[in-house]
Amino acid sequence: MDVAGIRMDNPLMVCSGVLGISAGLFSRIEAAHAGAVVTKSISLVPNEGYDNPTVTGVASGVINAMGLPNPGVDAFIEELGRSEVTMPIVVSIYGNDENEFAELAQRLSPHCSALELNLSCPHAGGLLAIGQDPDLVERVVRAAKEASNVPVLAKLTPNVADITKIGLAAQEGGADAVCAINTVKAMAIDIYQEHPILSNIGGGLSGPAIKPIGVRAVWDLAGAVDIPIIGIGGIASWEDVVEYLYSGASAVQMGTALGMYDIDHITRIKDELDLFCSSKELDYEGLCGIVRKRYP
Ligand code: RRO
Repeated sequence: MDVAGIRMDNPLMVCSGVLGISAGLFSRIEAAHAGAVVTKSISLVPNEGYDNPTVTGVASGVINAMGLPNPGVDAFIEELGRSEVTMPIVVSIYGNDENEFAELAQRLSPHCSALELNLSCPHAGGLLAIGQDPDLVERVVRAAKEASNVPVLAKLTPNVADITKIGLAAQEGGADAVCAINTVKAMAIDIYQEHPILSNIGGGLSGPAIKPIGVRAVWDLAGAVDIPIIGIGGIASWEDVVEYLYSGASAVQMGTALGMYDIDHITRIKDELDLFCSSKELDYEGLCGIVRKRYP
């Protein structure tokens, strides 16, 4: 199948931030039959991230504030050179402004199948400020698009009043697809120690708790944009995948569930999705928007 110019065997992608950081893990993800992998978000210079604790479990989910840790673009290009996979690698990038996004796009596009612009980290003030402002989103997307020769995906935040305004701005800037959603702003307090659990205080909620928020975002975007939508948020089963596809997504990304189960959970979901497609006599594309189209 082809989603926004990315050729994938199936619509199950591994989302940014969970596993896509080394050539060895890319091979492991490919062996688990993922359609594509999105890497950890990469910046121009290496970033250590926040102090621990950076992750905590909550009811039906996980709150993280990793702080965008990554080895920086030079080291990551070397790592990409060690990759042996044929599965598409989508490199997630983040910068402080459109010039940094453009430089990253220009340097990384020769080494990947597509770029995903992280416009949505819930606790990186500058990034969230870009991702919540339609004008800035349009500018950043346009700059990255002009600097690269691979498809450019824009990853949107749910932490806005109307995600369709941001999606339309990304489309206007030339995005080949939008990805929704990144994590939802959240925090947790240790009532015995009487302080916030995460070192950064605030973080982003992922996991089954946010699936309905993601489905709603995809549904709303499907009524607004003309480019493909990649659904993200709380996917842990083949039924969750079908729900996202029915609401208008062309593909999906999984993250937290791979930590809750294991990488081979992708294979199980793919096998079950294939059985479902056979029972409906439809291919993956045939599932896209089935319910959404009934509600124009
Ligand atoms: O690294 C992080 O803390 C992080 C990122 Br870049 C992101 O986009 N979303 C998230 O929940 N955490």
